[in-house]
Amino acid sequence: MDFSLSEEHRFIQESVRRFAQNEIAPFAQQWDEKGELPIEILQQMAELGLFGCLVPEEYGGTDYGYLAMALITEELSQASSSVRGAMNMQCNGTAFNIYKHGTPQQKEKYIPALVQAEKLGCFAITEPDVGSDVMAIKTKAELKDGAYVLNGNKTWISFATIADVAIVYACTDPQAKGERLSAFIVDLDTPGVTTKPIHKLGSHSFPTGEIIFEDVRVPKENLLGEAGQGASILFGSLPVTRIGCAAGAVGLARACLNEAVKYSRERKQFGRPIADFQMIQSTVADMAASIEAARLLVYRAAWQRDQGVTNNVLETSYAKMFAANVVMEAANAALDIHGAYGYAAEYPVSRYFRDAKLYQIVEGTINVHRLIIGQDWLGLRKANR
Ligand code: GRA
Repeated sequence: MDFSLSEEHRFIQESVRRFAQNEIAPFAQQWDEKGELPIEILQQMAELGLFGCLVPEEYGGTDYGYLAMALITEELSQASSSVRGAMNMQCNGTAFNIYKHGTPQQKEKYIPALVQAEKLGCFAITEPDVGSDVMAIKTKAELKDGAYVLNGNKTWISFATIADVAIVYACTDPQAKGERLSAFIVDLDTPGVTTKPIHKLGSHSFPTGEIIFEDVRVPKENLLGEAGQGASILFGSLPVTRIGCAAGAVGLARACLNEAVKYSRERKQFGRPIADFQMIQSTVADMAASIEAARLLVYRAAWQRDQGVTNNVLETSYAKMFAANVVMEAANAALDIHGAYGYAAEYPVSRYFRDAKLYQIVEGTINVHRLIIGQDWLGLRKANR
């Protein structure tokens, strides 16, 4: 067992920390207020090779691996939880999947463009009536005259309103069980595609929206993998975007802790800094220890994948569930420590608090992860298949 990061990992961590603290953190509050995600910041991330960390050089990637992806995401999220979402959109849920399942033509057409942020990506799973129960996806894809015709509505899709390309999961065989779904690479400028923004509690500089497909003709060549392989592609990639989310939760939790520490040292009550009071020390200790534990779970899940253990659904669920709860508790504690100032819009902790809730909802709610873990322990369904 070795808990130390390699020289390469430390280098990646330190460079992304510098970049995120200099180029993202100072502007995160203002981007949040305006609800904007400047394309320039995504281009800078692309130049640093961050979006290519799970694809090899031949497609413009850096192939840094999963632990590197987690380290990068954590650093980005400490600066802005919204901006870290781009890792899932450009890399983990799109380029990675196309690399894993795509034809040589699909790889050449889409991966370098996603990695370089020339095209913005997204993946579309959720629907108005389909959240946790993904196998019930209703969006239909019917093969007609050499093209798949897509009809249906996707909602809560990150990057929906700015993306050029989406991996869309749709039903190709309503009668089938495990083979009901297929995955498609859809250019979002295809006639029949419309998008609408959704206004949210937090993550304001991470656009989210609906995508509506009305008789959208997707060329047969844009089927990802085989027809009927959608569930296996989806469940094969969810662990990666989940590690991305869990790392994001750790980064945001760290931002909460840093602000709590800073404020506790500055704020004076009863004639001394509130850091002198044991209740503050106790809160900070709980935050620090639980963030450390969450980080170790995230690193372990990412490291396992780097070792070739890619069916680690159970360990990924431990990390995602735990980190999502830790960030919510950390945001709550940071707000408590700030008192009324924590409730003020101009203090970053109120943004952290709004952003933190996301992690208990996306990429499998905390209850989805509880059921994956609980059913595994109770012998009802094995998580690592
Ligand atoms: O065995 P079979 O033939 O019956 O079929 C199963 C198998 O083929 C089928 O899926 C396949 N499969 C797998 N293939 C490869 C299942 N697991 C794997 C695997 N690990 N690898 C169905 O499997 P099942 O077990 O019968 O599925 P289920 O019972 O329907 O699963 C329930 C469950 C709740 C676990 C699942 O539906 C689930 O995980 N739901 C959560 C949905 C979710 O995570 N949505 C995420 C939305 S995207 C998002 O949030 C974006 C956030 C962006 C950001 O902030 O970064």
